[in-house]
Amino acid sequence: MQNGRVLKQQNGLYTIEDENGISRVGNAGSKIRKEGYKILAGDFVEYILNTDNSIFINSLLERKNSFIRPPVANLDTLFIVVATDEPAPDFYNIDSMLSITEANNVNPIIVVNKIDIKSQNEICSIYEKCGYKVYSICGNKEDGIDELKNSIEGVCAFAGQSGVGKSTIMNQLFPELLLEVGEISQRIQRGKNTTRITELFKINKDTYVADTPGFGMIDFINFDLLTLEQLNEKAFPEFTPYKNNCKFRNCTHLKEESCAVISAVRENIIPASRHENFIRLHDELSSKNQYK
Ligand SMILES: Nc1nc2c(ncn2[C@@H]2O[C@H](COP(=O)(O)OP(=O)(O)OP(=O)(O)O)[C@@H](O)[C@H]2O)c(=O)[nH]1
Ligand SMILES: [Zn+2]
Repeated sequence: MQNGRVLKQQNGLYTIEDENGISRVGNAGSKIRKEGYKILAGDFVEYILNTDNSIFINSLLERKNSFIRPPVANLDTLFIVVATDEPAPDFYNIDSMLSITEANNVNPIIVVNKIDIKSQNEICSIYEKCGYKVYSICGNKEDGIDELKNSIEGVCAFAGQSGVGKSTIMNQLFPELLLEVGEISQRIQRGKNTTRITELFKINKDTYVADTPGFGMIDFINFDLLTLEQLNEKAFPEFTPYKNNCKFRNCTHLKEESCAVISAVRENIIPASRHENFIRLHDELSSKNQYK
């Protein structure tokens, strides 16, 4: 029995890379299908190598996380792309994505794009204050691209609103993917119902990029990518140093007068938009729990 990483799944056939970097195609046993697990790009599997060099997947190994859009497992880094303008940043969307990464053990990196049309200072200051890594770039020039490229590690994906420049940046970072990225943009334009296959492209040893940008956040709440408990305990890490100083041990940090988190917001140590979006996510997740 051998272990390998799934790079692609298409029509029930899986492309698996072994520990020496050799890729082979094969299928999965009925046991896995009966268990109802969908094997995703990024999954680690245990398989048998047949004499004809094809493979037969026996079991799916434990994953650290899995996502729906794009369908990938064991994601290490999510690049959250934000434009300074065109489209204007949607801070609720950014904070939702950041919360999901925190809840699912993914390292988030914020990429502020289109710095040629508007200053990046407001966005950078909000997220640097919270301790996040932020890169400012101009996607259609080479400025800042090298520094961003050096931060890429493990299994990565790109996310962000439509039009922020995800495909443009991926083309700059991985010119060798140009063709594939181009094809995907066309597939996106053809409509939402077209089946998209997510494939992990190998950039170098241990570094892969999911070729489908998007990481749609629209219905993340329906998929349990973030629970109320995770929101309170793992998301918004910049609240953590203040939480112990709240007057009440069971402080919700939503509106209590004696809340140390809220004091830090008033003193402009914690950005106000972050606290507003914490409340909004809290409300959304609480109302979801009521109907469960
Ligand atoms: N001014 C300016 N325009 C940019 C920059 N980066 C990308 N664009 C333009 O923004 C538009 C959208 O870029 P895309 O790369 O298609 O954006 P996307 O995020 O992949 O969009 P979707 O495929 O809809 O999700 C294109 O017209 C790009 O040329 C930039 O740094 N500055
Ligand atoms: Zn509090």
